[in-house]
Amino acid sequence: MTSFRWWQRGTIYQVYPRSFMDSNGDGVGDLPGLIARLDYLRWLGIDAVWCSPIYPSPMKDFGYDVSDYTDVDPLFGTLADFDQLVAEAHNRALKLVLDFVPNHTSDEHAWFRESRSSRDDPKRDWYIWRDPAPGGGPPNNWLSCFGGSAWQFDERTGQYYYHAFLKEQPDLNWRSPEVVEAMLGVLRFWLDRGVDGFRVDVLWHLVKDDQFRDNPPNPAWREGMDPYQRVIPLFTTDRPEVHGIVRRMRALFDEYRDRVLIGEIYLPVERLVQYYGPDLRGANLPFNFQLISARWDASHLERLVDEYEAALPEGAWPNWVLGNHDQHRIATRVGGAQARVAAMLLLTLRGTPTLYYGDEIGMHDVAIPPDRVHDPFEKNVPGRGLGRDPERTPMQWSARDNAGFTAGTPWLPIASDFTSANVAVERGDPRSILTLYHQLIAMRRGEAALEVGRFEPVRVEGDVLAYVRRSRKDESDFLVALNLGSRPHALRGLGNSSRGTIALSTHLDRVGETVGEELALRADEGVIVRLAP
Ligand code: ISL
Repeated sequence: MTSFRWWQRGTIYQVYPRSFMDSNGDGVGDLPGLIARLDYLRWLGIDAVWCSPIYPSPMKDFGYDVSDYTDVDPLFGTLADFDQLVAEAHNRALKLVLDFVPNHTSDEHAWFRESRSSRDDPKRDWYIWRDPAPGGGPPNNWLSCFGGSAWQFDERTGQYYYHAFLKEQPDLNWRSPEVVEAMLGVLRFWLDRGVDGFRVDVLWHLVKDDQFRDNPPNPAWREGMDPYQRVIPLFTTDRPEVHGIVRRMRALFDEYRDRVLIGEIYLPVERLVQYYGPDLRGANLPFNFQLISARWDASHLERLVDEYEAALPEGAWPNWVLGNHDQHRIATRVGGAQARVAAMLLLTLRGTPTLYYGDEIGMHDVAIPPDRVHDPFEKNVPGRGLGRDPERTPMQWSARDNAGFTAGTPWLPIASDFTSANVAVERGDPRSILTLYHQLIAMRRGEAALEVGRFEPVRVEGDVLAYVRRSRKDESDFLVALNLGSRPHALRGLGNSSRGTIALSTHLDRVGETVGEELALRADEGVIVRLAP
């Protein structure tokens, strides 16, 4: 048991710092605010906080456009606040994971200012510059994830630079050894300050084709779809050379004790698992986003779990993510009743769970009036539901003004149901989704089978997904049965795989109820059964 690392046993909680807690009334969350809420996170029972970017930034992409990698944006606080955050987190046995944004800088970063100053500048090749196509226009058909061409013409030097995201986010050239060294230096800076690991932004984007070949058209693309998907990003993402870079990052992490390297990677499972690296010398946790795109259907989920388990290389540790700051919230995707079932799924699957702030209180997407849209994705490609503001609204702490998030005007609107859906109210409610999360996390921590045990699919019966988590030793084993449908269903004939007592229900009742050969599930109910020895 002791051979498992904290990032294998523990639960990761993502904080989007702009929206977590504002301490100074400017309407934007900050580091002192986060520090003030660490006791809540400790109570919740999570093990690690992953904090989205806090670095100086013009905030064109809300911190994912970094203009200085080794400082804190004044909006969020100071380096001294950051050091205090590390200390206060560690005092509470919480790990702190930062966001590393290596694919691109802000166009206001000193490196890019230099690079764009002249074709002969020593930092010219720190970014990706190309001549116009022979007849004029962009060098090839590469597209930006946020709409339009990925190439931006720069008048001064008569060349285009590549940006996978906004034109204010020029891509670094990771084929330059100097870039690699500079960026590893950035990681060292924070690791030396006590950071317990990094979530690496768009890890699969880092290297682009050295021949700049056109991406092939996507035959599945239809009018009205995300314009980025018009072509298949064959030559712009997931290039074989990226793995050498992941390996370099990991080697650096391994110079320190017990740090975690998490990769943000949106790829089909067989490509995703390559990021564990040969001999597992790559990312510790290539984020597994399958639950985010999944159809909420028992047989579909069963297949997806099976495929993932089967694809994992020997010794690779699995992980599951239910939501993040780029995706519609789980409660909006599957509805409030199923959000509880989703919580039970996330916290009972084999592998490290990552949860997104506010999902534990059942936060849903908030409709953003046109005049309050902030997200550049929504501004560039409006009206298609691609904007990310709805899932980034302020955390709901209490029924007080602005949900206790700020004494000023919040940067995004607050959900209208905040007077009932908030931490203060739900902590006192024995049937709330927050209570469910609290109990799920506590139960997982206390039970070897749930934390690190084997996963055995049982079978799908109608809308019910069921599996057993088995410990290696003589600790308890558990049956997890999740009714993904809105009709009651009785599972029968599981034999010894259902005999036991109910340890937890998503409805937060029935605890201690005896289960024999039949397990009756109500609509939208998930249960965990402690199996009889
Ligand atoms: O936009 C997408 C595809 O069209 C997404 O899959 C995108 O690649 C993914 O959301 C990447 O997200 C990360 O990098 C972005 C930033 O805006 C996001 O917030 C961040 O999570 C650029 O840094």
